[in-house]
Amino acid sequence: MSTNEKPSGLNRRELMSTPAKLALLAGTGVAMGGVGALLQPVSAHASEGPSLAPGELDDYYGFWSSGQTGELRILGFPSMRELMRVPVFNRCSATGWGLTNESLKVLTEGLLPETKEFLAKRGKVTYDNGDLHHPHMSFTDGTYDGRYLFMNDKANTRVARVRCDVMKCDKILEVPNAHDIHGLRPQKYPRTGYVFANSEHEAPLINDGKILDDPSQYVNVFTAIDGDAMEVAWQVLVSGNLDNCDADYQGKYAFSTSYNSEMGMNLAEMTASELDHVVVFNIKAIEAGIAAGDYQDLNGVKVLDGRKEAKSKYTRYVPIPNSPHGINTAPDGVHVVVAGKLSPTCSLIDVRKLDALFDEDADPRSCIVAEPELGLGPLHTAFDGKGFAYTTLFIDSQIVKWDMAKAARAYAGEDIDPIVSKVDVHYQPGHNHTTMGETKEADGKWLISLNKFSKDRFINVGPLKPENEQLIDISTDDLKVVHDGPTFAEPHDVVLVRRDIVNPLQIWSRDDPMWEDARKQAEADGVVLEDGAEEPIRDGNKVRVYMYSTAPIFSLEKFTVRQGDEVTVYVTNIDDVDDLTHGFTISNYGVAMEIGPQATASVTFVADRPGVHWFYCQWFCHALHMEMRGRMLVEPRDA
Ligand code: K7E
Ligand code: CUA
Repeated sequence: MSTNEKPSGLNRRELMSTPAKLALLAGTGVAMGGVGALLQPVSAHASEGPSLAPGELDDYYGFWSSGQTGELRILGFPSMRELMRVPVFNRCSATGWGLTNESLKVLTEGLLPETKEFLAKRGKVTYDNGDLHHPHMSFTDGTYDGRYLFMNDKANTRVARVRCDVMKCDKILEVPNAHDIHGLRPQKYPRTGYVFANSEHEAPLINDGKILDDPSQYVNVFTAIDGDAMEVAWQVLVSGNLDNCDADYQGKYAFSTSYNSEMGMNLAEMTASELDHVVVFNIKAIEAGIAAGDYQDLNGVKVLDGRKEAKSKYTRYVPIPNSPHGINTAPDGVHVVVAGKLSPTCSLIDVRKLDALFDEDADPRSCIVAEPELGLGPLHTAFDGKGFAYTTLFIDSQIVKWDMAKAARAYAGEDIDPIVSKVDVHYQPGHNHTTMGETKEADGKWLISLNKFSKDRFINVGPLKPENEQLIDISTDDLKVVHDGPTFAEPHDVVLVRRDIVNPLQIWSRDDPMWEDARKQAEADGVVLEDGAEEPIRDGNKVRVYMYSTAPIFSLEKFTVRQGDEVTVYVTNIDDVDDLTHGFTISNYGVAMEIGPQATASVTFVADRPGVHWFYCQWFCHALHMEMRGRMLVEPRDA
């Protein structure tokens, strides 16, 4: 989240209704660390860190988002060594993501027709940017199953899937009727199943440019995506905006925070109410509503009405103080923590009390079992599986460890303090995450705090600074920061997955669906991809060049095309050795791609520059890697 804007055009006095509001909205960015009396002293061992000797392996995979960079990152954890970057919504110079036909298919096939039209007028086939906030692994029976990672694009309203067997993105879906997908979580039980996705920004239902200043006509949608088919299953209209979401461990409910229940259009309006809400979605009732035909068809999607005024059986609105942000289900399968953001509180929901919410005259806050005051700017919560919650305090620049059971007892009237300890982080944390913490297998070993600011923490790299992600040992009661991990813009969220759950391939399978189109085209041309073709295959002004690579050669040392030809080059890497990736770059043609062991990749371009152009392997693969090159001759059109 971005909370560093100046509250322009706003009467400052209007912001002073709570200290948290003032600090959050008027703050200049970086707080000076925590001032709480509950600070734990820094451990004498804090400098030791989680050192791994060269060659030792990490216990966990960390799947990091990258915000506006648009990619997924894989880190070894707890060493926090960056292992891989997986391009998703961005472009990648190394792998050719956004240049190859295989990646362009993923990047274009899920776009809405009007988006394709809009982009075509700008000479583009897809968006160049994305804003990837929330990566989450697929679940089976309440824990990670190592099949897929799902992630959102807040910038261009998309949801992507990464295959965990090859760690490549295989599907991107643009969500109709929504405006900016933000919160995203997979269904935990019985399996994923649905991927729940929040549309962050409200807009007129028919958004044709005729309505601006009539908020009564603005709506928002909650989307359930079928994670297997990567298609929208259904949507629910809601009141207010939607921020983050999560699902229960019973397969009955999903829930989303809303910081703008007011449907305000500017900062003052959006923060006016002391109470906003969490929307609870009744999945079984929604499925029954779909089966009974209680929906409208909007751009090909079945959309149910779950707005507040509709008082439907699909949703309930639980009042929560104030502009709530994060929502996290605890591994106990019972509790859900909603972070207050502008309120210094977290609200604890007991999912066993959600059924009763759907009774006619239920008190909408009857599902709240605790509301501890934790500190300023609570944003996100992680769990250790032992009954403790760890909440980031953005304004205080701290993580607070608190006891959920004690918080419930305090709410019931007992004089008891649920706060166990606090630790300073540097600075201003957004998300945090624990090892296996969003599954029923939370193991309580490590916590990572994703801090939005790093000023003075590292040597200066100019006005643009890295984020700082801090590793915290939570195996004992006093929280110890044991490692600083600077990162480039801007990981919002991360999941930490036990290593035995993730089992990627070492080399591609030749049957992989990724190059299905190439395989079909080769068959039509009478070519076997692994053998290549000695001459380009001409089809009008379309020319197809098939070659294979095996270190340190391409099967073609030269090929000839004519100026103006639309050339497609297919390269199949027939090496079947671990870590023997080749590349294919044509100089001064803006062409580059990665070809992993046993993979095929292809790229299409117009050969409009005559002359000899070297192509070369850009992935260091052999002692004779520099010699792994060949020539493309482009004959001038009038020759
Ligand atoms: Cu930044 Cu999860 Cu998009 Cu909170 S969100 S920080
Ligand atoms: Cu192949 Cu370098």
